[in-house]
Amino acid sequence: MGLFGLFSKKKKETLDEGLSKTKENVFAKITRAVAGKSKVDDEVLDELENVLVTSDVGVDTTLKIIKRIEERVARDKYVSTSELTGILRQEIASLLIENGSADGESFDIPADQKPYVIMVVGVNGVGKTTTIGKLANRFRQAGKSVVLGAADTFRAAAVEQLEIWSERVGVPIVKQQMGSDPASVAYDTVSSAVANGADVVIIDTAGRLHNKINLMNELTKIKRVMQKVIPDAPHEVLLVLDGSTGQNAFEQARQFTAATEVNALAVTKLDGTAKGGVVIGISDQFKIPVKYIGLGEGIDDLQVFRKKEFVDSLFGE
Ligand SMILES: Nc1nc2c(ncn2[C@@H]2O[C@H](COP(=O)(O)OP(=O)(O)OP(=O)(O)O)[C@@H](O)[C@H]2O)c(=O)[nH]1
Ligand SMILES: [Mg+2]
Repeated sequence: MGLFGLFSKKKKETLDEGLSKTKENVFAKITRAVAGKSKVDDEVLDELENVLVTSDVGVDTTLKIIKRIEERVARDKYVSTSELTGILRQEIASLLIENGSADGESFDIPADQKPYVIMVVGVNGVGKTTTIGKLANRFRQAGKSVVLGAADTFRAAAVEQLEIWSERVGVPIVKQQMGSDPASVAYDTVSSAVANGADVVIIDTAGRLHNKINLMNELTKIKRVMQKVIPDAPHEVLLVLDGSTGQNAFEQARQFTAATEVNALAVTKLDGTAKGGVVIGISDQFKIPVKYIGLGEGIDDLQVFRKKEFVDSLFGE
């Protein structure tokens, strides 16, 4: 096996491992749903609907999937229950691929936007700062120069936490003291990146403010101030969602995308939860692409979201 095969094998295992709780949960439920049945009939489809809804895929997406499987069963006349997971895998993958944007191919950034500015948003505790650390590491590994901006000035520990990541990854950080104006930190960060010819800027933001209106106003202000340096910044507004909260992650995606211009999603904490099905629903329901998935607390536990690979892993043997 060549080097490439070795790497892709390792990555695949990690995805399987990361999703193991969800996999076990989905399989146990499907096994129960088809117990004592040899063919896929209305009763099995009803059970399957239940399995998907209770696996956090979400009602709308579940109905689409069931409809596709119904059509398939009607077309093929006899579908045995042993074929069910294979069919699920195919139908879910094609639903996501037809409905949404293309997969992110790698941890790459457009060459014509330099520095490429990523602003990371999301409610508190979802994994923003951790995702920034992991992302910075990936970009660095890809040979890019990265600058982090500690624009979560709401609590002292937030700046320290980003600083630890900047040391771990070996990238510079721009910060001010706690309580300072986040927009001013973002301005300094972008200015420093331009002055130093950096490739990527990643701005951390607070998830918790006195209220939601304050938070949204602050994000708007951070954007506006960065635009004084780079008119089309931020190029990416990455909304981080905690996958382990299931339907709550959906709700946050709905609220944030309505209030601010998000153009990429990251779903974290898929390890250690049985609610990984939520990524399928989010990927189907939001026109905004799921770009990254978080599979652990470690520096390497971030992957580019690839639909087919994800569905194969979730419903694979
Ligand atoms: N298991 C697991 N834990 C994660 C993942 N991503 C983040 N975490 C953990 O979740 C906790 C919160 O992560 P943070 O990165 O601090 O979240 P945040 O959104 O920056 O939080 P605030 O700054 O409070 O808004 C930390 O303990 C992280 O280690 C993940 O993919 N898997
Ligand atoms: Mg944070």
